[in-house]
Amino acid sequence: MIIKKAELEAVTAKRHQYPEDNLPEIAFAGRSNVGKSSLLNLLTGRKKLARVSGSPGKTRTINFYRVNDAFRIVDLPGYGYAKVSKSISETWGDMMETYLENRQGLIKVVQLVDIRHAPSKQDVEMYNYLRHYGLDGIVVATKADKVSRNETQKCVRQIRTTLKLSERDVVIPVSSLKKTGHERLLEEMERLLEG
Ligand SMILES: Nc1nc2c(ncn2[C@@H]2O[C@H](COP(=O)(O)OP(=O)(O)O)[C@@H](O)[C@H]2O)c(=O)[nH]1
Ligand SMILES: [Mg+2]
Repeated sequence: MIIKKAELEAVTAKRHQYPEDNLPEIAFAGRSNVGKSSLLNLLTGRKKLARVSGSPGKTRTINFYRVNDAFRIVDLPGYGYAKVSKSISETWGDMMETYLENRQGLIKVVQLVDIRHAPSKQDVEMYNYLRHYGLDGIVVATKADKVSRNETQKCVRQIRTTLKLSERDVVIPVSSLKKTGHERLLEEMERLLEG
């Protein structure tokens, strides 16, 4: 799949402000700082489409990117940033639930985890949540440049075990820094969109 056009269509925490047509959507979830914005920029070939931040935890909205006028990539708010207050994390939960439960066009949520570490408790919770909604099955292991080729397989196995993935679930190591792995992810996305 070639992404020719990508534009930010909506930034919102409120359901009534979601884009209204029923374009298919593929959403991306992961803890703050996992590399979600960097990945979206790599996928779309637009360096500054999504804001990359050195300080985690800023995004408190759902960001809708319209791609090729054919589907959307949806940037879900990051979780797991230690400094958020209880009330903010409740808002996060409400936002996620509202989106995941009601969104007609949503076909899949790609779960991002940092390749270097075993998925955290919150990563596991998030993935189980996706499983509950039947939106699981694709995991991206980010920052693949941080581990050697040798270690990559070991890390992927650890991710598979910790998230209790099945054989047909895919784990795709990606480096936004080195620009590797994204083509395989785009292929998976294309497959999903073709249904
Ligand atoms: N080494 C490396 N660093 C990355 C990669 N992707 C993101 N980062 C860094 O991780 C930090 C968080 O990235 P960002 O894309 O804003 O993460 P987000 O909070 O999940 O959207 C930034 O400092 C990025 O430069 C990657 O593939 N490799
Ligand atoms: Mg981000």
